[in-house]
Amino acid sequence: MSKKEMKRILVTGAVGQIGSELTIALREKYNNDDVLATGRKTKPSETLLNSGPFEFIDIVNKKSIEKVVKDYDVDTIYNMAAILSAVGEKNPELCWNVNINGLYNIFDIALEYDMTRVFVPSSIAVFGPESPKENTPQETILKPKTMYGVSKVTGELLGDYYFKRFNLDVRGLRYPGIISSETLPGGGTTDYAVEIFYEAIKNKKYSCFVKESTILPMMYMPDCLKASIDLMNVDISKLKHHCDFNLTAMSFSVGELVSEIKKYISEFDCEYKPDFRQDIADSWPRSIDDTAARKEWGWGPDYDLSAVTKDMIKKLRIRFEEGNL
Ligand code: VAH
Repeated sequence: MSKKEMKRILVTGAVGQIGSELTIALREKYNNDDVLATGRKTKPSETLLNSGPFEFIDIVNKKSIEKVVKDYDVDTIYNMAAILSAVGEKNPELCWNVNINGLYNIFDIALEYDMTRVFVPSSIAVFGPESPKENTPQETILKPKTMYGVSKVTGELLGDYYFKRFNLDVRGLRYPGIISSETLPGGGTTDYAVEIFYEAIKNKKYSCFVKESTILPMMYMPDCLKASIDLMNVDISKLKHHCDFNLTAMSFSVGELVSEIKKYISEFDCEYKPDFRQDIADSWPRSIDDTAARKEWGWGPDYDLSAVTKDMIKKLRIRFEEGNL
């Protein structure tokens, strides 16, 4: 396995909800010019463009990855490009193509250019109705009922294969739903937990696409970024798991989230109109056991629901008053 340090980082999906903030966090930790942000077609923000290099690539097109890896002398890849659960159910072929064929290209390039490390996000979407719903264990049945979940299980298995067969240092986290204030998520089932804040501030009402009683594991973006960077900086000898760490910070129902928001916006009203995403949410765990991450690399969240709500309301109110929410 390559012993080089992580110096020149490529972030795919850098215009997305996590990728956009991960890129900024990596540029703060390393040098701006050592973190290359890439996207497929969405116009990047001024923040992303003004803080370091940006290129358009498509991970399904191996040559487009190879060009930037050579041009920027990349030694580490955060592969954040993905089709999420809701969009994936509307277009399963696209989901498989990006999440697996794209990932296969990333691993091939990583081998060919002797990458130091590759980060591949997984998700609690790897679990299905047959997995325990409460405190879902690190090792359990993985029979997801979405193409997104199937692609995430496959991604974990592929990452483990490349680790064991080719000594490629691949690491990954089973992200819960991620709440963030900077970039709206695109096409996930947990998007309600972000949209609700924007709508509460802008319109004081929200029509939620899952039931009030729906409970899912969640995490605030600062904790997501901390975990995504900490895992990649842990000595490999400490890790028993590699691509599939369970990870969570909290679990709450939509009703509990609404109650927290009403502490700041008392007139906020939420109605419930469940759609096809209710079945996806119902197939996922309500809470996660992330003991392995805590034991192997010292994981621990900083934000609970109350802290998330306070910070989200504060940040989105400022942007609303500036006219850019
Ligand atoms: C989704 N935000 O909703 C993603 C995530 C656990 C959910 O993987 O598809």
